[in-house]
Amino acid sequence: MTASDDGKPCSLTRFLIEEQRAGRIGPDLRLLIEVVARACKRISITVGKGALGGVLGDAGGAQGASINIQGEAQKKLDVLSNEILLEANAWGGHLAALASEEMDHSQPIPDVYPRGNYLLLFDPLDGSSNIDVNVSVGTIFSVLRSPEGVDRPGDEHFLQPGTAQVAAGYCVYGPQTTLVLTVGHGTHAFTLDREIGSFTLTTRGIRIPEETKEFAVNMSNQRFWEPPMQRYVGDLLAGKEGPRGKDFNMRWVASMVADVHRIMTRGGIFSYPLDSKCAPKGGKLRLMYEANPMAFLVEQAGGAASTGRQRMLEVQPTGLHQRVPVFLGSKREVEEAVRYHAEG
Ligand code: P6P
Repeated sequence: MTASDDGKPCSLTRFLIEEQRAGRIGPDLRLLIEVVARACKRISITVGKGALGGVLGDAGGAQGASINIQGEAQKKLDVLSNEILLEANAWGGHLAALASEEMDHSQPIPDVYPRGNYLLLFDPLDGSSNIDVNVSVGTIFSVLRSPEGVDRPGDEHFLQPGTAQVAAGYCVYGPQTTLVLTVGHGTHAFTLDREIGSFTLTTRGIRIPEETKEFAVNMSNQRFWEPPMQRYVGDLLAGKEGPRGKDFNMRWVASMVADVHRIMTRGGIFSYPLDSKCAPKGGKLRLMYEANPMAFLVEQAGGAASTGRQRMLEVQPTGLHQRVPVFLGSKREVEEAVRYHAEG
């Protein structure tokens, strides 16, 4: 655990007050992060009930599964988590509008409540296909400034590059519930102390090792990859006898939050590249509320994030649910993957 200057445990609240006192965040952003963290605690409890809470399985009813804009069957917990985040953020006056993986369009804060200066985007429960098999899942969020003079922001006002983010984070619901957060001054981890219901700072200033021997990719897509990706992974698999001169290990949880958290903890490279199946849609993972927040967190932790051909945070968005190819993690390894793509 990372204590405060007085040697006492540092709660998320205390951390945010100290960030505000240092002039790195304002009171509304502090409130926003506290509200999202509280919503994540509720999601953690709901997810943790599993079958006992009647929350497993697909959403929808007699009329069949409900399908979101992604064309994916929604899980009950996708819908519940989305509702928890919407309800928590409606009345505080810190947000102008919010957008979710589970909603076709963004939503301005209702007229009955005051509106603030921030836009919040989130994937309320990423990796939800893993819920029914009790594998770690998580919430991912990204915070942008609402454009000056816009009273009721619409989808177009969210289309800002990742460099415009003022905060980003994820909460992984695994053996521990851990919130990983950046406000642009490093990436920090807070573990939920369930006995007192408080997130406590456990790692201040995460540093991702620049080199790695571990890669994360869904190998079942190998035959659909572009040539540079075929060559890149082929050389990883060739190990010591191959051009990389070292053996690599592979992990794939199929829950981005869990895979990224492993990389935050011990390094590695995560990739969901273009393949001939997802290329028509631009990729598999979503830019605005998956790739960009993770890229901000990873870069702030000394790592790198790319589409394979461009720094992730510099992609100019063209749609709220836009998809992109993703390479992120240990800086040197991401640079290596980008080099293979540059060679064509
Ligand atoms: P695949 C989960 O559905 C997700 O969006 C990410 O969390 C995860 O990395 C990826 O999709 C898994 O995709 O094709 O391996 O099931």
